[in-house]
Amino acid sequence: MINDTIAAIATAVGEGSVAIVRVSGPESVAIVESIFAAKNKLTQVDSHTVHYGYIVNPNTREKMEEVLVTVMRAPRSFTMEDVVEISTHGGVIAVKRVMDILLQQNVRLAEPGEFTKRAFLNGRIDLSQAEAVIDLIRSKSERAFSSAFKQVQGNLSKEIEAQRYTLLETMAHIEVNIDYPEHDVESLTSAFIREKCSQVMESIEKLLRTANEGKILREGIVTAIVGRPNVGKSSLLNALAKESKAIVTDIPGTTRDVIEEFITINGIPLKLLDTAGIRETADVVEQIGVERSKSALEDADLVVLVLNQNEPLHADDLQLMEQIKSRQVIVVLNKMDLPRQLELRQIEEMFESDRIVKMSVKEQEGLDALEAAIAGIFFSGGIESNDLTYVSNVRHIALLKKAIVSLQDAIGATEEHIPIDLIQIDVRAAWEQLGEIIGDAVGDSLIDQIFSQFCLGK
Ligand SMILES: Nc1nc2c(ncn2[C@@H]2O[C@H](COP(=O)(O)OP(=O)(O)OP(=O)(O)O)[C@@H](O)[C@H]2O)c(=O)[nH]1
Ligand SMILES: [Mg+2]
Repeated sequence: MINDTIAAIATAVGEGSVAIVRVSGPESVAIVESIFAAKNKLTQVDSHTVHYGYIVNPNTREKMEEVLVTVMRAPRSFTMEDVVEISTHGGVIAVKRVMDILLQQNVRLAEPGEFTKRAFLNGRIDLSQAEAVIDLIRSKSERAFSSAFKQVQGNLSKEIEAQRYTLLETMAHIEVNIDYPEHDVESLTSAFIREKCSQVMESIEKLLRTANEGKILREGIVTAIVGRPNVGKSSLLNALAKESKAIVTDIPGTTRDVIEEFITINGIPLKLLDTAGIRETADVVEQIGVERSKSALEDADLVVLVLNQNEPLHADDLQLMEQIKSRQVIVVLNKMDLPRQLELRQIEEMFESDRIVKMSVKEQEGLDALEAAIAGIFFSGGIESNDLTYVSNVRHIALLKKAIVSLQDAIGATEEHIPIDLIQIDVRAAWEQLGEIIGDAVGDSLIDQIFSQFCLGK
């Protein structure tokens, strides 16, 4: 049972026109009433109404801040408790004044994510929906947002519930067979279990196929721009970012650090990394830069190798090409405005033609082709329809994989004529693993860990 009242600043800290302090819990209306001076008594107003007045010091009745107070009574609120939202002037001081007074009453400062946690514990949303709230807040592209938005609406939960229902049916069927063995022929039950488990497995596999795209939607495609010094890597980053973020000069070895920029291409989020040109160097600072380039290269989902086609292939180029050839690669042949000195044959042997893009970053030529090539790799059609349910959360992915193993075990067991009550154990395991996704029977420590990732006031 939750019986304390919590409060937190719900808006981002900084200058803005308004800021909101959110209060939730059984005493929230009465407590805010005790520090509020207005025409109406909050304890008597209708739910979902807004009231103008002042937050006052309850002892001296001194006016502290001019506010609008919104009352949302249980259960029609985000947390399903009585919620009061106090809109103050923006900036840091106004909200702090209101919070200070609140915390002198019988109110506790909320932990990060505690409002959402209450929404979960009170049954308004399930765990997968709650987790999607974080994704919603953190999303950096339209697509990531709409994917998270659908999950908050219960899209994934419904899919999981449906599969769990099928498993529950199967378990009931087996149970009857265990209790009244004379009513059934064992082979019939085995066939039934196999069919149902395969059906559920297929649906889970379909969900897992979206996992890669889901991860990309959430975190962005980590894209490392690599190549020898002076080929135009920083120029390319700037062109894609449409701002001059990285320093560009004609001096080889200009970039020393890894420079990050978040962009979207056709709604696909990309985390671009501009790196130091890779070469042997005696310069200590540049050496560190080259090391960083190499580790960025290791971690990237996509490698954009930039070559200067105004120069013949260099041994360093060949070495890089060899190193990345089994990865997702796009080769940019830059400086097309200058005469070609580069022999294409070796590159064409190593990389598919749709992975080779001719560009002149200086003349802003070929950017569209590069964007199309990137989009082509990660979204192999179909995504426009936007009706897929994406799984992007690592916890969910791990549980789905576990459930598949349990179902495989169950199916395998039916084929080996293992006693039916033992098969029941695997089916139940799959049912429980799916249940953990939506928060059925998960432990307190897991719940605490999940909600601690939230920001304060959410
Ligand atoms: N002609 C021509 N010059 C270009 C093009 N793209 C970049 N450059 C020039 O090439 C030089 C190097 O560009 P950068 O973007 O700094 O190259 P980089 O690969 O980041 O170099 P490092 O940071 O030293 O590794 C600059 O003088 C750019 O103006 C192009 O398409 N055509
Ligand atoms: Mg550079």
